[in-house]
Amino acid sequence: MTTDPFELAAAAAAYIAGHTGVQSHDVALVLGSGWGGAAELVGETTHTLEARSIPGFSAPAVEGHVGTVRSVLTADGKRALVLGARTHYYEGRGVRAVVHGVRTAAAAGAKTLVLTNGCGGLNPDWQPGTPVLISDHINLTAASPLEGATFVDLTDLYSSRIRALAKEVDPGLDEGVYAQFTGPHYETPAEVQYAKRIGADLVGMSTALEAIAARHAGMEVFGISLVTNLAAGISPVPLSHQEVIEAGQAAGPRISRLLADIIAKL
Ligand code: 8IG
Repeated sequence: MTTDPFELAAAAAAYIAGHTGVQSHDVALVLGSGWGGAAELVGETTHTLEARSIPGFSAPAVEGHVGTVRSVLTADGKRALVLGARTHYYEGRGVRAVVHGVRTAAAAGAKTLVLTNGCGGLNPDWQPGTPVLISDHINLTAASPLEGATFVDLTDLYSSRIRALAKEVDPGLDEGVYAQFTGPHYETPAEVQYAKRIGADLVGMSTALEAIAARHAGMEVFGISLVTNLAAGISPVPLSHQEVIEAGQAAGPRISRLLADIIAKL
């Protein structure tokens, strides 16, 4: 058993290739809160693997997340690796575990990574159920997936090329800066105001660490958030996990179509 994170990712990729027969995937998707059904329209699922059987993966900790890894064949013949299980930083398994899925996707050949999440919105115009393109991030975890003197440029981390493709699909899409907090608690209203003042539009508990690992692995990154709730204090009503799940379900068909159409353009 290896302890090197890249060897572990290579082992996971080999497991996936061995169990799907797909030697190389072109694109990978990470499905966050509210996006669970979004892979259905991307293409035909040819293989479904239990995430916990794949080296380095574990069972999902959050309701609404699916603990499977699927190989999907798109209409134009692309192979998509769909990661329904994400490890969150707040699970305490360390940053290596958080980015293992992303590194596995890279080892499986994926040149493009689509990161989706459910998050809180700071713009009151974004009602629950609004998809927003991630234009940049602020990493408030005080952690990095990179170890040692690994200097990686994060200019245009969230591909402006793919954001432009997304806007061709839906010209009404807004963009925003995503701030990753550690969670698992939601922010206080004061923390939301702090996030706003430092330039954030979206607050969540994932994505930034994964995007950094993806860029380090040489992937082109696309990020899209589903605003499932107004961030604390932006709306007068308190946040509930139930609200988050319901907003995801209501938005499901629209964001599924959106994601499938964007992937078709890649
Ligand atoms: I769904 O309001 C979801 N995830 N940090 N804040 C943070 N994460 C979230 C939120 C939110 N909603």
